[in-house]
Amino acid sequence: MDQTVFQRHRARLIEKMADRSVALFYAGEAPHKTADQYYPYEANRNFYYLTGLSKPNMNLVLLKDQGRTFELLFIEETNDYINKWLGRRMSKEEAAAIAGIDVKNVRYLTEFREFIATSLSNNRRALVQKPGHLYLDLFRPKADFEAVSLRLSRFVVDLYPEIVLHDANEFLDNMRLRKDPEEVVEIEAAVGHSRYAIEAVMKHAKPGTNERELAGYFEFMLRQHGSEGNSFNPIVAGGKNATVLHYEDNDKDVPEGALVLMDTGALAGPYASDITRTFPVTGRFTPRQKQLYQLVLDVNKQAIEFVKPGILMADLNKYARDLLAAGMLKLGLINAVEEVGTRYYHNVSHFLGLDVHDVGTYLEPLKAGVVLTIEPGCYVEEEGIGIRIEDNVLVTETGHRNLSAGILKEIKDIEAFMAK
Ligand SMILES: [Mn+2]
Repeated sequence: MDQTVFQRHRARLIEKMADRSVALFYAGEAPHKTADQYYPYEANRNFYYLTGLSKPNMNLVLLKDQGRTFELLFIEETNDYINKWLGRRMSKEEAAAIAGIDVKNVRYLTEFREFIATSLSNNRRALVQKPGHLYLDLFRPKADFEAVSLRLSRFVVDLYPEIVLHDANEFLDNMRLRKDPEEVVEIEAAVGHSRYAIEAVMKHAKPGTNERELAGYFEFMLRQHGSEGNSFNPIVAGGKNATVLHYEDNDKDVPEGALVLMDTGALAGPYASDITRTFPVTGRFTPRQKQLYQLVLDVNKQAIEFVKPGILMADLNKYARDLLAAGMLKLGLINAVEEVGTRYYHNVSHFLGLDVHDVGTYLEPLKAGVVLTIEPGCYVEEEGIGIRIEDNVLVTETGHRNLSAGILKEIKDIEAFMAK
């Protein structure tokens, strides 16, 4: 994406920050795995959102003081050892060009500690005089998670008790929820990778194929198409395994006559797609599979039609759930609509973007620019059938646009495609 996108994101955040404030963001680094091995680095999504940079060991500082604002980036200084053993690091000029930050304001990490100490103190050389507020990325998925921002926050509370600490996600969640047109283009690219790989797997699958082969083939095809890879651990489930919502074993042979449920996503840069398709491993649905599949497909399409600005996620959930309940009752899968939870046990939607389960409040009416999933399902364990059909939908000013409309989901289209 163009540097103006990231400049715009920083400007929006700075506008919301209190006067006399400092905001700090870390690119982070790859977590330790074992011995001298590390897990692959994942860009910190807030850091990426504000800079366009997806390399580890960089820090961003935003400062605001009586109408004056400053943006500084701290990066690793490269040396001969790093260049020869690990590969060349980004230069100041390269980082400045991607983020759209003046190269004069790109510094080396060795200067970072002193810069922060000066910035938070009542120092005449500080860019912000007597700072009153510090914004950090204090997101944590669980209480015992040790993010670098949390460590810093304790240090700040200790040394600078006069400074008020804030979680920058208070602003960033809502900003990230409504996508810029440039971001939608990225998500569409991720959806395009998904389409290519899902269709390739449909062609490749045969009875007896192991789920892990299909998962591996999917990832291979994603990468062949230019994607960085999976946007989350894929769920590739044959037959009754598909009734386990977050099945990740992906290690059983798919029996003859079974449906394969693939809940998978692709990356385009750090942006994610999240698509589920369910198809018969033989290429032909049985009459019973058709019946259940058509029910889920009808609800998938009706729920997509329901999406427009102003509706609540709760309304969308209820709408899809009621439709599924009515359909299941008609098919004799349940005896009363209240029993729908025995055949469908998740919500129909979540936000999508830089994260697969993206940030943002689920309590406010939907606005244009939000991207969400629509994913009704029907799970009948005793028949060995699990079906989910998931699309990625953009809320527009007038309604919605299905970003994954091009990915096969009609029964006749899937059968014709797999027969070719
Ligand atoms: Mn999903």
